[in-house]
Amino acid sequence: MMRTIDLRGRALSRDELLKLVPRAAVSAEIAVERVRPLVADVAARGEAALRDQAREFDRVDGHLLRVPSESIADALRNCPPAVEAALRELIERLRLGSSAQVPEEQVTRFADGAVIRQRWQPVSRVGLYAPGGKAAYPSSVAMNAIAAQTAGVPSLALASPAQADNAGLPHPAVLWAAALCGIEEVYAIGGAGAIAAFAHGVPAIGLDAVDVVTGPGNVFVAAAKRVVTGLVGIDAEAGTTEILVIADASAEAGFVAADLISQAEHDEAAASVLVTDSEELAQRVAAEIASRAAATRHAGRVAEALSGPQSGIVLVDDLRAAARVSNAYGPEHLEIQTRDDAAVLAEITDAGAIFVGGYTPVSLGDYLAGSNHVLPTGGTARFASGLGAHTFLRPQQIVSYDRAALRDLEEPLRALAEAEGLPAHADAVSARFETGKKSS
Ligand code: HSO
Ligand code: ZN
Repeated sequence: MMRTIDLRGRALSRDELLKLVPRAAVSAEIAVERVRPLVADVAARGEAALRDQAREFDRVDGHLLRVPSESIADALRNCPPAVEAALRELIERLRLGSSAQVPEEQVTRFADGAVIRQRWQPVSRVGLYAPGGKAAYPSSVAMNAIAAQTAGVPSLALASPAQADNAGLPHPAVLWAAALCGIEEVYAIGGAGAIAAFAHGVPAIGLDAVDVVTGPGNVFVAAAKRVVTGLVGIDAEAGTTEILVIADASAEAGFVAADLISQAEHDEAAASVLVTDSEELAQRVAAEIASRAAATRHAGRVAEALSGPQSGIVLVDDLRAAARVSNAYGPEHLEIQTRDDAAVLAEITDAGAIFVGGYTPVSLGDYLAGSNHVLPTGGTARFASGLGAHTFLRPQQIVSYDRAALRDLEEPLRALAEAEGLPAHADAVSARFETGKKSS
């Protein structure tokens, strides 16, 4: 089912490696032109535009755009108890895992009276988007919401499309997560319109503009986020999911196969890649996939994803070479299942999240590990991180010098200001030491 790419005995550059393991290219660029008028309409006409868009795209009319708090509480009453308990566990672990992403304040003292304080300031208000329909994942709502809450964001709003089959309310699973995360401000607004509403605000329904918009969505949601960027901050664009497993002969082939299949379940375009120095393991994994993939519920989707050009089994000379392949690819999820995982990990530089050892499958991270599952895809792990508390924090430097400390720097500062042809900069310092002024 999976193709084999044999790189043994070959020294390849990063670009050459990437051509051998191509990725699914999804671009929001074409959709941008389609959503631009939708965003502009919400900015201009507010609620009326949102209602027009709900009729056209969600086939819902006359519903409440602001979800009443009773509806959120009611939805939770219908949540299966085992699911509720699991979501509570997820949220608790995520709160703990996310708090490690809030840096400690630091003070740098250059001299007595010359101090910079480095603080991490949360943004004031965040808009979270959650898709409806099949992709209404309560886990993803929690991943976004808990990260923002842990950062200390004081105001949080959630939007998700009105569902015609849920009396114009968002998908029940989205409401479960909202209730359990303690999100009280929820809107039944979908797609590009929701992103526009967050960015511009909708006074008629009491929706204030936000500072940051996050959350997954289809290509139109991604495009709308591009359109409002600059007016607000956004998280990264969500691409199709990817898993890359580095394994050697010591790995359990059934575990590796199950993990490759698990992420392929998301999408026909999902990428599952095994990189190994053991031809024998590669054969065992291929055999395990052959028997497991057919038996899984989304067998068709899985087969398409695994047999696509974006997936494959890559044979390399040794685990150092495996790490090089992985770094070039920059996978959203990297698993390491080898005799010496720590040694492999030490070679890894580029990955969204790293899952170490045979008992740490990616699906654990998708739900309950306490790590965040919103991760960089499409090779963006080379320069971006996953979503976390830090997404909602801005480092701010608070600078405080006293008279003597400033005086010490008057001369070198004047030298720099003169060199840049900006003498008023130096004068602003000297003004403080002119005669007649308080002197030391
Ligand atoms: N693996 C997905 C997240 C997810 N899995 C949500 C299940 N539900 C992208 O990291
Ligand atoms: Zn998943």
